[in-house]
Amino acid sequence: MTTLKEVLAKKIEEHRKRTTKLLVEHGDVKISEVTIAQAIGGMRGVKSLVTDISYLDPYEGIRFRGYTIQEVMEKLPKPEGKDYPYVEGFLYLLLTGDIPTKEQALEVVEDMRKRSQVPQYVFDMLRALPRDSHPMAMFSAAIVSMQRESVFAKAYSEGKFNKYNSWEYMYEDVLNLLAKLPQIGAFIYRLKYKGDTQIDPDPNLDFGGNFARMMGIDPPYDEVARMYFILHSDHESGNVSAHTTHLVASALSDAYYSLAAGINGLAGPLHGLANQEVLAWIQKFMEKFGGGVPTEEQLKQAVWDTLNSGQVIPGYGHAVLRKTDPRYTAQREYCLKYLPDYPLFQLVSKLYDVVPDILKQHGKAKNPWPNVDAQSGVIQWYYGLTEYDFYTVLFGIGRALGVLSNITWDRALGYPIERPKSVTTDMLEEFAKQA
Ligand code: CMX
Repeated sequence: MTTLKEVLAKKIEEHRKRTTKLLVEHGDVKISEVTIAQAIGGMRGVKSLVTDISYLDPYEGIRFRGYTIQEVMEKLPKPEGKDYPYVEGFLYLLLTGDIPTKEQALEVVEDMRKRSQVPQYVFDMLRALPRDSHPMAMFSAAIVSMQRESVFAKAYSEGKFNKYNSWEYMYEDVLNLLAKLPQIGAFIYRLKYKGDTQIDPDPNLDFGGNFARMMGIDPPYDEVARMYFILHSDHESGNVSAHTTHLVASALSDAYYSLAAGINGLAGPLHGLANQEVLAWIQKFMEKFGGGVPTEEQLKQAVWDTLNSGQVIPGYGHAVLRKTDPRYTAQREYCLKYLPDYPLFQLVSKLYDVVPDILKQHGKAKNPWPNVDAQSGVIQWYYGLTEYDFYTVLFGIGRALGVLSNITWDRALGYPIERPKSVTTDMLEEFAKQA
């Protein structure tokens, strides 16, 4: 057994007692109430999910297992001579809550390398799809096509499965699936945009390094990959991709079904697809202004034009956050270090100067500040990844780390099938009369 699995098993054993005690001794304690506005309005702010993988404070932003983004980047072990940590070490943190040593992180690197071979039928299936399929549709199809590999589904059908050991089958699926995602992502990219010229993985490279290699993009793009996957991994449990993955897994669907469902949710323009929307929107400006950086007045006008035509400003606003997203800030710091003079970066910075005030005047968005998507496309564009349809696949590879850690714990703690109660509009009107 690897150190990761051993440590995880111990943590699960300890944690089960906490969950049982809460249920048995304090099950009736109220943590939230639901108003009519919340029932109609997407359950915003209703506390009804539990996860320890990450927590999103509206004013501070995300913490992974209690650590801020800066702490994660500082404390986790890194490949020799690199600034950003091993994604595999980060996975160790998400699953166990512990910062691994370099040896422990390298053990996960090696374990995932052994699990990384993508079945040939996945490539055949992707090649058979129409070439103009959206990369997210391809990514989701690739994931669900591997469902036949599920050891969880097999154990279930063979009757080996019980509520104490089910997490172990989930864990095996999770690691098997995660290990294959970099190659699947890179394969889709090179199939769609590079004439199906594929680059083999290098067994000596880590998750981020190998992804950069298979994409065919030189260093420091490996650093971008590590940073990007870590930043996009998790945003607590209520966002569409995390919640969908959890919901589907609650029916005892395996990791393949569950992640594919979450990825489908990530493909929506109000969620993960916003990073592609940001680039499309910015490119339109650049074209309109002859390729140069527009003046502040021109920018303000363009932002108002977007709002007046009834569209949202992509990359701004958030359902929970009420300040600038620290994931935006982390990417901005990367840009300031590696590409400070890049015109697209300067334009994104200028937008940061004008959009929040305009959104405040506009008076609708509860959060006028930028989110993760406002900045990420710029970095990709700088390294030659201009096919912005592909950006959400990058988000999806990262997001898989968080949501798959989460469903491993769902099984470990025996969370039941999710089934909230719905009411009718008549009933809401009756509640309103009685209030
Ligand atoms: N531009 C214009 N209007 C906006 C806005 C924006 N960026 N963000 C919110 N609003 C509007 C909403 O459309 C809503 O209008 P209506 O009342 O007419 O329906 C109103 O402000 C209130 O919305 P909210 O409570 O502030 O935001 P929600 O929780 O409903 O939605 C989000 C959150 C992210 C979908 C929304 O801010 C948005 O559409 N942003 C642009 C898309 C984007 O960047 N998405 C990426 C999110 C990041 C992630 O996936 O993690």
